[in-house]
Amino acid sequence: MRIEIVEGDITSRHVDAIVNAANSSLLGGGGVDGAIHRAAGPELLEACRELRKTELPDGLSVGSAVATPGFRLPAQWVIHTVGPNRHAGQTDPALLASCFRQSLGVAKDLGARSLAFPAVSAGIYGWDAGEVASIAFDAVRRFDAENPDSGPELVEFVLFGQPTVDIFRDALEA
Ligand code: AR6
Repeated sequence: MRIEIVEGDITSRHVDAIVNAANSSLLGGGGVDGAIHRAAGPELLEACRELRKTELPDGLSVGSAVATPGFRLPAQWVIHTVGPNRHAGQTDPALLASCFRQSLGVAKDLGARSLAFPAVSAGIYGWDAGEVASIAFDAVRRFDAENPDSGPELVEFVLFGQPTVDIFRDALEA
């Protein structure tokens, strides 16, 4: 598995799947969630509403992941995950590790060979970007070790701004 760090807008990535830093309602929000819904078009909200009507009546729990089509995005799928919200007292790193692990598991089940993550929980949910980076790289490497012949061969981290890119690069080299 290759891990790459990219500066830019995750909605423009030509990968098999992109991960959305959603909230439990799955019905949209600000940050990367808002950008993904705008770029994917209204069909994405419809697909999320359908999930709420069927398999997820109580919403998606923190640390879990679920897929929808990508609709108007270059990516074929969106994998929605819900990071822990530090402002709501969700400070357990295992919850954030679970977001990365479960998203990789969903990608594997879809047969996605390339996957792009944003810095889940490092925005509105208030986590330190360096902590997110080290939890993310650890989770990705563990997943790769446990799934040597399957799962994505390319995992990108697509980040807004050079400061966050530098933080992720330092964590990757650590
Ligand atoms: N491409 C890549 N990264 C982005 C983009 C983009 N288009 N837009 C923002 N980021 P956030 P969270 C970065 O707040 O902390 C929503 O309302 C951003 O700079 O999007 O998990 C949801 O509905 C930051 O580094 O996600 C939830 O309610 C990172 O993505 C809540 O926010 C994550 O920031 C989730 O908060």
